[in-house]
This record gives sequence, C-alpha cells and structure tokens, in this order.
Amino acid sequence: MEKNITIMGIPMDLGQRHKGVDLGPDAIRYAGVKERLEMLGCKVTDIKNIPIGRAEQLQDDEANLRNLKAVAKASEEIARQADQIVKSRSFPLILGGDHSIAIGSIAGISKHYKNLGAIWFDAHADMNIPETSPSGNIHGMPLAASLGLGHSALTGIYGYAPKIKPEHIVLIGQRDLDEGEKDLIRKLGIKTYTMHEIDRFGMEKVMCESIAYLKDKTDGIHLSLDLDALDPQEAPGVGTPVYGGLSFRESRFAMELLHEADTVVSAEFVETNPILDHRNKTARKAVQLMESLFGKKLL
Ligand code: 6HN
Ligand code: MN
Ligand code: MN
Ligand code: MN
Repeated sequence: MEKNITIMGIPMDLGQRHKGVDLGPDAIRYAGVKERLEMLGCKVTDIKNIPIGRAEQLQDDEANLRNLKAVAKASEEIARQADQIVKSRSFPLILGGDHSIAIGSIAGISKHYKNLGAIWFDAHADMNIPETSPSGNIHGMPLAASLGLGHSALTGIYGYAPKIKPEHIVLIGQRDLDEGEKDLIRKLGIKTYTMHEIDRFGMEKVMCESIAYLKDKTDGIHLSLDLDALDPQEAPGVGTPVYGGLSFRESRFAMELLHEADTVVSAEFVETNPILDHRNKTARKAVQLMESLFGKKLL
C-alpha cells in the first residue's frame, strides 16, 4: 500500500435529495482523518474541497436524471483532479459527498490502468439507468455509468467509455436492489456478495474470494465504500439507510484484509451526512475504516 496519500474532498449533494451530505468531507476531517493517517506513518496532503456547481433548478432535470448537467460538469472536474493525483504517484483518498462522485473519480483513475478492478461496499448496487431508476437520483447510477450504461452525458465523462469491465467488479453488502439492477447483475454476471452470502460464509471467506477473483486479472483495485453498507445502528449518518447491514467490526476486518492484500490503489468513502448523524459517529467510523485500510494494527 502506498504511503503517500492525497485527500480530496467532494462536497457533492446533487446526486440525491438530502441536504447535508455536502458536509461529509468536513465531518471526516473533523474526525481527524489526516492526523490519524499520519500517526500510521503516512505522508498526507489535503488538497481541500473541489467546488461543486449548483443545479440550475428546473431546466437542469432531464428525463429521470435529477441535476444531470451539474453532476456531469462536476464529474469532469473530479476526473481531472483524480487523474492528477494518480499522475503525482500519490494514493487518491476521496471523501464524499454522495456516491455520484464515483463517476468522476473512476473516470480519472481508470485512465492509468489497463484493467482497473473495483470493490463496491454498499447496501445498494448503484447500477440503475434512467429507465430502471425508481428515484431519478444519480447516486444510484455511478456503477452503471462506469460500465458504459445509461445516459451518454454520464457514460462519456472524461472522453472515454467504458471505464471498467463487469468481470473486474465485486459487490459486497447489498440488501436493497431494484429489479432492473438484479437483472443487470445477472445478465453481466457481476460477482456479488449480498448480506446473505456474508452471513452464510463470513467476511473472511468473502474477502479472500473477492481478492483472489480480482488479483490476477486487474492491475489495481479501486475501493468504493458507501457508509450505508454498515448497519444504520452503527452508521446512522446516511441518506438511504437499510437495516440488516455490516457490523462495524465486519467492515473493519474487511479493510484489514484489503491492507494485507496490498492491492488497493485508490479509495472513496461516500454518503456520510453529518446532519443525519449522531455526534459524528458515522464520520468517525469512516476514519477508523481508513486507518485499517492503511495498516493500523490492533496490537
Ligand atoms: N447510494 N437504488 C436506489 C435508487 O434510487 O436508485 C437507492 C440508491 C442509493 C444510492 O446509496 O449511493
Ligand atoms: Mn448505498
Ligand atoms: Mn452507493
Ligand atoms: Mn436519498
């Protein structure tokens, strides 16, 4: 695991309807992310928050794609910044913001890899397209967009598509999939460990299989971690909570195993919403997960 880390905050809230997720990056900073990673021996640079434009109300809504133009514009800038961080040989640690930011981050990062892998911790699959989305919220679409599916304004970000192949993706922690997403997961054969498989096999087997599945065919893994993968009792500060999620310990163990595997090249921690949180506990858990990802030992 690289020890040169660049933190980039993305105060994005245009991919969904809740106020407050734009404060996620600052909540995670307040929880001490930079200091704690430095205590592990990492060299950490914080390039602060990338400005996110405003939605131009009404005119900005295309068919079932809320704030499409503003999200697409922000995604180009996110891609450019993520690209720069990888170019500078630093590890991009991206703080959201809602999950629509993954469209831009993966666009900027994947350019540097022949076969970027992705591990997607989430209660959801984020594989909707406008035709299947029950909400029109773009934060439910970033993985589909990265696969080249959906509106061209999202799939074509940073001038190329697709960004990632279905066989290079692993989904972990799902328990709220829309019908269209289920069809797509089956059709594309995407490796998926829902909460059912996690309960059945345990996190150790799930992570070892996931890492083995991706290790030889990819040249780096992007970690996309939606805090709603955790159970809302542990991480209540999210806009789309779903009961029956990962325990804190399970999610932290997953990060410890990813550290051991030494194959994650970039990461984003998204959907932290301090307005919906209790005493910043979701942001504090996010920071503890990052500590484990970067090698914190319990002894
Ligand atoms: N997230 N599948 C639902 C939708 O509206 O498309 C929920 C998406 C949630 C997205 O949590 O990043
Ligand atoms: Mn989610
Ligand atoms: Mn998500
Ligand atoms: Mn929502």
